Amino acid sequence: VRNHFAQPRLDARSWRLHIEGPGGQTVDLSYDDLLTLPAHTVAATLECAGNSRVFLVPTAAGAQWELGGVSTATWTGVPLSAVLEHAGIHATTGEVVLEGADNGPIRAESPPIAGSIHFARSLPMAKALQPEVLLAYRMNGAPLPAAHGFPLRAVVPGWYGVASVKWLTRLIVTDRPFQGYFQTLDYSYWERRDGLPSLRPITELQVKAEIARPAMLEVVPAGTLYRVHGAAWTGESVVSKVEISPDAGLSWAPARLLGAPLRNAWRLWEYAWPTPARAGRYTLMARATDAQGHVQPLQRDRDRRSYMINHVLPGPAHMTGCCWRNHHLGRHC
Ligand SMILES: Nc1nc2c(c(=O)[nH]1)N[C@H]1C(S)=C(S)[C@@H](COP(=O)(O)O)O[C@H]1N2
Ligand SMILES: [Mo]
Repeated sequence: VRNHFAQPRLDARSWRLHIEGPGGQTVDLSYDDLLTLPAHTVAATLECAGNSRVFLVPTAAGAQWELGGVSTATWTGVPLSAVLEHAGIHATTGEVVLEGADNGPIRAESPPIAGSIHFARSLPMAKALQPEVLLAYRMNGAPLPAAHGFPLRAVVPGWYGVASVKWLTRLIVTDRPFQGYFQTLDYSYWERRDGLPSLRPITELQVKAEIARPAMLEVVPAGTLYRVHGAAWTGESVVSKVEISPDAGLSWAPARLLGAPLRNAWRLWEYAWPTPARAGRYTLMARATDAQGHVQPLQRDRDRRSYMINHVLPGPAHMTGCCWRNHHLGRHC
């Protein structure tokens, strides 16, 4: 769960989704209205753009995620395109702003933004109209839990979690680019064009593998066959390869991909590791590649600020073999 404000309490009976069209027309939909529209189910991995932030060197402000800022669920709801269609909106250009009921002050900015603001994000129409982009009211076959956006949330497969606005109360279709807080000052990165850095909202997930077992700093027996396993995901493609290095990046061997590839959902993998005969400290690394040829980088790109953290961990060479977790906690090894 990743929330920026206190979790709002919404009652499905009084709740409405307020839709504002480009010509100023408005439509209000109730929870029951949404249930009458044809339902779709998609499996999607949501990763917070700040996942793995604790491993950044130098340390960066923000939620200090280790590896847990990512999850996969099945989501059931109505495609956003069908909801817009139902509201009589046929725009194919411009964007749609998604606003949540949650709101509060922003203290991080100096000078601060006056008063309270709502969590809001926009999607360009080209993404908004993709059939897998849902307004979801069920998660894993049960009603959407309050913490995950009850009664209605967006699910934007292939994009970082920030796009999947929870506790939706308003959609605004507009031809003016939305410049809200959560896609300009926050959740944005530097893109260099013609040598000029400019801030762009974070969108597509970057290819990434995570090791689930062994856990960080886990002690494993020497001279045995250990089952290393984890998950790998990417943006608008599928994972095609995961490689493991048992020696801090000197050599790489393929992991076995499990199950069938599923667009927008992570792929589990495993690797049988013959652990070294001699006890000691060893560094295991995982690296994923997707079907479009994107490979996890070995180096961190500072233009990404503190988001889109998909370089191969444990990261900078000087940290390799050191107990970097303690390092981040300000302790010595
Ligand atoms: N309304 C609202 N939607 C939101 C957020 C929020 O704070 N408020 N956080 C976003 C972020 S940054 C992420 S990573 C995902 C997390 O989704 P989850 O809590 O269901 O895992 O929700 C997104 N949607
Ligand atoms: Mo996030």
